[in-house]
Amino acid sequence: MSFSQQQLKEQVAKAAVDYILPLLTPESIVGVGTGSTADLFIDELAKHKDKFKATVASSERSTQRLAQHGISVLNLNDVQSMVVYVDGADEINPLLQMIKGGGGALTREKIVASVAEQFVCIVDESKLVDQLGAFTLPIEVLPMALQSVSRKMVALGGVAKQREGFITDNGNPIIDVGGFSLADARELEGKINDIPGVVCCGFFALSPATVALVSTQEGIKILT
Ligand code: ABF
Repeated sequence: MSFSQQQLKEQVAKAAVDYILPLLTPESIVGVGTGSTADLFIDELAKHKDKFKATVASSERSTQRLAQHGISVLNLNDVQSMVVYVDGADEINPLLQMIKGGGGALTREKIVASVAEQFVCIVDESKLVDQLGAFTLPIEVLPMALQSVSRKMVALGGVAKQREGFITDNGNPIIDVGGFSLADARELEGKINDIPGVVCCGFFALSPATVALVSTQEGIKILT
């Protein structure tokens, strides 16, 4: 019998809580990601809500779920340090570089992750890739820059498409860009970051995860 993707996500969510528990003190702030795997992590974290002080969430969706569990959610501006950030990914490579943003929360995810001492990425094995790029790269842009950024992405060799009917928590549209396949996305991430009008791109390569917990049919694998 093999585990379903849902069961693999449940297992990695539980493994993430086991992984971070030794890091937590009653003063700790935990950064919380967004997505179906992060949702399951929130549900597991709720069983230990007496072991840390509060959380910072990377989306309205996660804020609501944390609040439903009675977990305190702070504004990032009121937080000076964060012991760990836990989040899923759309793709992760052996360098622990990721594509994120399929759920549209990439900008807040990158900001919250940047404050944390460690980024713990939690994925099922379908997200593990040799090269990033089969998943289209999400880019959040300011509305007035939709066309100008799209043209720049085409010039870089991509195929750009606005995500229909979608606006981020920050009030901006997203462009999904296909056509990139990269062993190491750092250079391209830097180039995209420099394009005027780009709020955030979904490559997390300049600052990859610290550790990845990967849920497989054979159990949880820890990649560092
Ligand atoms: C977030 O959730 C994202 O950046 C990524 O888009 C997504 C992964 O979703 P799921 O856990 O639902 O597969 O972390």
